[in-house]
Amino acid sequence: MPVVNSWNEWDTLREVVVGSATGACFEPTEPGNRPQVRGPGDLPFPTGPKSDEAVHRADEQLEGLAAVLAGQGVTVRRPEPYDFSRSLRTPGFEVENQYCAVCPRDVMITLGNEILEATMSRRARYFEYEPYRKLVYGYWEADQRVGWTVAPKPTMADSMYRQDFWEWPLEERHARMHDSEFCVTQDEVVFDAADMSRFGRDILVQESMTTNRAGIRWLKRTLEPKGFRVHPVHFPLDYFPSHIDCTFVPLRPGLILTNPDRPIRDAERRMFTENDWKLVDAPEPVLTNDDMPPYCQSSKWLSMNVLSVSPDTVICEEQEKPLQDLMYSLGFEVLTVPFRDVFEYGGSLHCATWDIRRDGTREDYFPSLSSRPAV
Ligand code: ABU
Repeated sequence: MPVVNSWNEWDTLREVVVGSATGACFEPTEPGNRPQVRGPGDLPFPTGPKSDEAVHRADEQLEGLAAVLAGQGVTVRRPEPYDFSRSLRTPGFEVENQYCAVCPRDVMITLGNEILEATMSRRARYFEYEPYRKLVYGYWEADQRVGWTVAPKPTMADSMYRQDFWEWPLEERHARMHDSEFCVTQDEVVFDAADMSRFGRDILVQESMTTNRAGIRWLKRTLEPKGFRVHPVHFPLDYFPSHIDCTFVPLRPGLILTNPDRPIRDAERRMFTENDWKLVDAPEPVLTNDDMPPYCQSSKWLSMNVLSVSPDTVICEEQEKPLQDLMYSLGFEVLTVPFRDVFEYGGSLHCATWDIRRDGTREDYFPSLSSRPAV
């Protein structure tokens, strides 16, 4: 098997990268992001490095995840240290500090035997591929079957963003949501890797605040000649969509964990129902949106951001008992780790990992689409 080989989200995991909070900073306010402190009052969002204590707590939980994976026989790699406190100045923008290497899934994706680096959508994440470059070179040098594609970097200049997006009143947001218009315009190719979900030959891409239609067109033109089929997907009740892995989470062939607050567009559901996939709603998370950590910008649905170790074993957050019960009832073996101290870095177990190698090959899980031409 090539050293890089992963075609879907569930086959048996052999090698994975687990993120690191070391050097992490608060995400800065910028045209593509308006972080807010949760809770009462209107406190300014902090800037600069996270506290040593917050980093230590998150790193302990990330190391706990790495240990559980190693216990399952998975080879675990970690990002290189990187100084995120450095400001950036490019021809298109300036930003006071960068973010973190907690969520490799947002930046990097393995598509079969190829590694793809996303464009990213936010300034503070422009260079977020760097902590993974040494690993990428290692895989690329080790095996000539390994492909490596870097998506075009957008300018991230003011013109790339709709600055008024954040002030749209709810009615306008509702109307524009159905047109899939968000804070990023359609003028440049923009996508985060975490808006993609892999089903063998078929790749879903969520149109979102972090992935635009130009990004999806670029993915189609790049991947479809290689034999993939790329499907844009939409979840019109999610007013601030960003990353698909708290919304639509495949667990094994024929089974998807879905978010009851964010149903998929009717026309897009058909591809699954016509091919005998079962969509099962996640239970209400234990943490409400109000209970999420004050600096966390993600939703309570981090509960469903699970990591599959194999088609019958899944890792869940330790306190999410209702979700664990659902997994048991669906026939999974459930491993648990504490992970809430990682939430303020934008993700849970799926976000904080990037799979390099899983068993299996490219399969067609949607035979009813096979009559369609691939390009
Ligand atoms: N980075 C994943 C966050 C998605 C969500 O808040 O639902």
